[in-house]
Amino acid sequence: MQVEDIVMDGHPVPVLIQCEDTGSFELDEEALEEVLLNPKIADKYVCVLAVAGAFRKGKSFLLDFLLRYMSSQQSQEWLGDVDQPLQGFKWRQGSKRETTGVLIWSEPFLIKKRSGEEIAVILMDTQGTFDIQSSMKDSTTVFALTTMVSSVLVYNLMNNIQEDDLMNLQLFTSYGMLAQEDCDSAHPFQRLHFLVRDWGFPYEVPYGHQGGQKLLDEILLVTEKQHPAHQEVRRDLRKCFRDINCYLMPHPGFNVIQKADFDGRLADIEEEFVNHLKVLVPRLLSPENLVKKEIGGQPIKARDLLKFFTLFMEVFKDSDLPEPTTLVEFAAQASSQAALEAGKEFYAETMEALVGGDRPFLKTVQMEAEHSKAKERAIQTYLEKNKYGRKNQSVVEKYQLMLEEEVGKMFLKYSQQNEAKNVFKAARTPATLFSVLMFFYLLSGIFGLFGMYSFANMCNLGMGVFLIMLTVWAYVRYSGEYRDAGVYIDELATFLWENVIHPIYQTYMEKHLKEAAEQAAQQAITSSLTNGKIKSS
Ligand SMILES: Nc1nc2c(ncn2[C@@H]2O[C@H](COP(=O)(O)OP(=O)(O)OP(=O)(O)O)[C@@H](O)[C@H]2O)c(=O)[nH]1
Ligand SMILES: [Mg+2]
Repeated sequence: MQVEDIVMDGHPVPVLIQCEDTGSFELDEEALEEVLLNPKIADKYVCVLAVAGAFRKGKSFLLDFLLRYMSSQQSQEWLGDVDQPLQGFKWRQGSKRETTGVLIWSEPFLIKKRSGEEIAVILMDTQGTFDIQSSMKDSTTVFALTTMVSSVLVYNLMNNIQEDDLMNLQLFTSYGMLAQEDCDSAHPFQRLHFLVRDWGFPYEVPYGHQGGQKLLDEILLVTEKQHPAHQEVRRDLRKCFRDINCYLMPHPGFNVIQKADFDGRLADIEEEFVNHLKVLVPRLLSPENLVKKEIGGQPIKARDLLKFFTLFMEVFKDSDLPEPTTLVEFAAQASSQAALEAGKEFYAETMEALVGGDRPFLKTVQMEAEHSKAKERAIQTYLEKNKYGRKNQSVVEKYQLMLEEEVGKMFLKYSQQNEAKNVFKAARTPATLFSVLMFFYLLSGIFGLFGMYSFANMCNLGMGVFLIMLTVWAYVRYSGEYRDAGVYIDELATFLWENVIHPIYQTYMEKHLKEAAEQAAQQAITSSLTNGKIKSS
């Protein structure tokens, strides 16, 4: 059977860019917005899979196979034709670094979990650590950002897992560790996946996932004999990540590293490597292994991830590495932001069920009562979900105020939506115009009866004006044209209603209701008196 080339949509989008003059990293918020606010995914939970590690170790190369798998819609034949060059995130031969900053793929992939829920998968390529051009701060910024925003962190290593690899990881994840201090139970990060390329000792531990797990268990084992610092690294990593996996990959063959015109085609790669790709790639991306990005124990949506990126970069924008206190505050801010979104969502869901969409009109007083209840519970939700924030009261309070403000704005929107459903309010303008028109008509008749024709004519003129207004209003409502004229007429009608018709109507009604009540009371007294007489006689 002829296997076809896999066609890929999209391109890599640089989101973290290093400024050539100052050397500092800048976030390209617009580019990030374009991907994360894409209506297809903005309100979906996200899984961010990032590959990070030392430079020139085949990170982008691997990511392109992940891309190919996603683009083929996880088909059995996802590897495509053996002569198809490998494309996607830019990778290349040679000793000089290729990837700089952080890039994400422009087309997010939507994957359906077994539960039916759809998750947006974002693939992320990163600048390698410790290349000769980068400072320690550069490597820390890129790696820390990657750790913070990803839910599956693939830590790409060569030959083996060494102590310094663990130490570096500990340094880069120290932000998460600091945040962890304020948290009761949850791990700050979700999944860490050690990926050992060119595993050197298959005769001791076999390639693949099981071999990887065996190696990992040995390496992460804490023993009394270890130096205290080494014990701590291991404990920290276990505390930091909810789950840790490992995969041992074979060497891809000498064509891959020595052939000058190697373009990534499968035909040039060792069969054993390709066979392991067939296991590793679907394993990393199978629906049950897609881990949602969480902040403070709360899964977050694509649009929240955008805010998280911005918040993080704010901490790093100074020339020195941030102080630990700043980091604790950052964690509190990030957690408060996620909890704020949860509170907003709770409020929106409650109000939507009450007055949203085609729900009927709700009495204004009742709506206000429901709003107060929903607002209180939204704040409760916010406080409950704000696990990391708890020790930083000022941040918690600041974000609570922001939530209250947002809720206030949403209430205004729901109120307008609800008022628009009030048929009586909608009928107010024609009713007012018609009443005034009838008033002029009656007045003109009376003046005509007494021969006061000039007054009668003036009333007829008024009647004509209001008749035209009524016709124009009806036309505007029907056609949707000249809406400004419609607004003026509505305003005039509201003015007449509030200042003339409603007061008259109220006095008249109140007077009559009072009279009717007095009459009823009188009748009741008389009848009880008569009944009393009958009884006593
Ligand atoms: N030894 C070895 N080389 C590999 C492997 N996979 C890819 N390569 C080669 O490694 C070289 C660099 O690949 P890239 O994907 O550009 O590496 P990178 O880690 O993204 O590099 P930077 O972006 O510079 O950090 C290429 O020549 C690849 O062919 C592997 O598993 N083992
Ligand atoms: Mg690269």
